[in-house]
Amino acid sequence: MRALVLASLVALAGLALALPAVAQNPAATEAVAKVGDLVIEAPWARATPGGAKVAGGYLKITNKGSAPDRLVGGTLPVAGAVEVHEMSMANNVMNMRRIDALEIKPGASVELKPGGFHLMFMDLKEGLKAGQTIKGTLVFEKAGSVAIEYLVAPIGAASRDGKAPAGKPAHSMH
Ligand SMILES: [Cu+2]
Repeated sequence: MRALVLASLVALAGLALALPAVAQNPAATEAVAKVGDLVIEAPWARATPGGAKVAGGYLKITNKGSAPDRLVGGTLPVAGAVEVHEMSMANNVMNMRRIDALEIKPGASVELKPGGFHLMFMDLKEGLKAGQTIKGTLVFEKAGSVAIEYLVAPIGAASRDGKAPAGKPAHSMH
């Protein structure tokens, strides 16, 4: 009986998420958005230290369609602009630059995460506080605009559930 109930719950909750992923990261179930053939999972942002004017946003995009699409930007009410950034290591120095678009190939997933591709919230009008949720949008070249909700993780968090990176200093901004 118990197994049957559990199976029903899994069937209800598990449209796209496999059970192991849910077990590892319960927060992931709270935020899945879809637009066209794209699935956006687990958007999160980092809380900002006092007075900071920029913050990083992270999420995973999967393209279930048969044609590529490109993330070109987004909106966030508390930010003057949302840019797509790429971070890379050159000569032991982390650099980041704005890119016009981030391609998501058909059948592929792209993860925006600390140390790699990310969204950059520019000209913040107010700070982001850990535990907050913030509504915004993403804009794709073909699929168009989609509403998403970011969970704000603590300052310097390395992931949506707020865990710090092992043995590495956190980059407070990105
Ligand atoms: Cu950046």
